[in-house]
Amino acid sequence: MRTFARLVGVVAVAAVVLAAPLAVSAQEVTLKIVSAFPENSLYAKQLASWVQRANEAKGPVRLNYIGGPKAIPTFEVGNAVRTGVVEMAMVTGAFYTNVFPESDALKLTQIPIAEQRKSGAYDYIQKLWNQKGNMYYLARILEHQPFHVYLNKKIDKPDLTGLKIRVTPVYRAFFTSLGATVMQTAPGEVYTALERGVVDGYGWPIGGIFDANWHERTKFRVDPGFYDAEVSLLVNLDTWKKLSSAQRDFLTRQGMAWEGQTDFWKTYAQTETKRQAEAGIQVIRFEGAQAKQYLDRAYEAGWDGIIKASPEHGPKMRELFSKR
Ligand code: 173
Repeated sequence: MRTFARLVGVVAVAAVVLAAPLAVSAQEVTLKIVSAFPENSLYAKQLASWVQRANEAKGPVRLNYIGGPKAIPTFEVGNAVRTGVVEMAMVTGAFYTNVFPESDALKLTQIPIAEQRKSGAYDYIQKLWNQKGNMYYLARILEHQPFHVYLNKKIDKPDLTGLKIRVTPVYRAFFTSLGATVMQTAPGEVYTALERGVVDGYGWPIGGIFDANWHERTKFRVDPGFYDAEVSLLVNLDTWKKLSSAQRDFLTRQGMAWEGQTDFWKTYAQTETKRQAEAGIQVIRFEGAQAKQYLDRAYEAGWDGIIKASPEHGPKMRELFSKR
């Protein structure tokens, strides 16, 4: 009996000793994260700082920032998150319509993310991203950034006939409805397309055209801006489910800390508008009824595109994302 008790004791001690390193590694996990935007973009620079801050907090999750599209090409990032090639990404919906087409609808939100979280919109997004993308939607880190069309040829009415414009899925339906010929490129290829004269212009938010010197190749910006640019943090859903509640809480807190700073982009829109003027970029401004028509058409074309691709979820998203 005594010998048996001792044996049990030895086994128990051995089990504790052997299990100890495993227990430690389960408490701390390292997740790889990539940016779908080039490393010289402000978005990616902010990601690098966010990763650094999160790691300095010494929580139960460590983040390993792998880099930008050189690691995973822009339009492959969604699939990389879906399959778990990387555990996390900073990406926009337009870059992973190849995973599920509803991803591109986030550009059409007319209510801020803080309100989406209360209104049921976020819950709808979360469920859809889980089901269709095998993704956990952690946080939206970009909003308050309308898109614009930037041009090298002058137009005097909302008509892009005869112009070749660089797009992503964000702009495709709208620009096509205005008569443009469109060509899709990742952000990393915009400068070369402009330099070679392959395109007469491009779509992009109000901020960021200086990050890769596109301003050198840009003569006009068309106002008003339309939609609201979205960039978000995604986590592979299998990874998310395997995390402990402490690890999830930590990631959630880090994500919310960044999401809580989206008012920054309002100021950034102002400084970038000024900077464009100083760089000599002229504004082609539609006003009054023409501006209203232009914006109505943007949303009509945008929602038409989404609803055609997803008759099931498009209409519901429209209801949840539109201003009441
Ligand atoms: O590449 C793009 O023009 C694009 O779709 C996008 C989306 C969000 C932010 C910036 C650009």
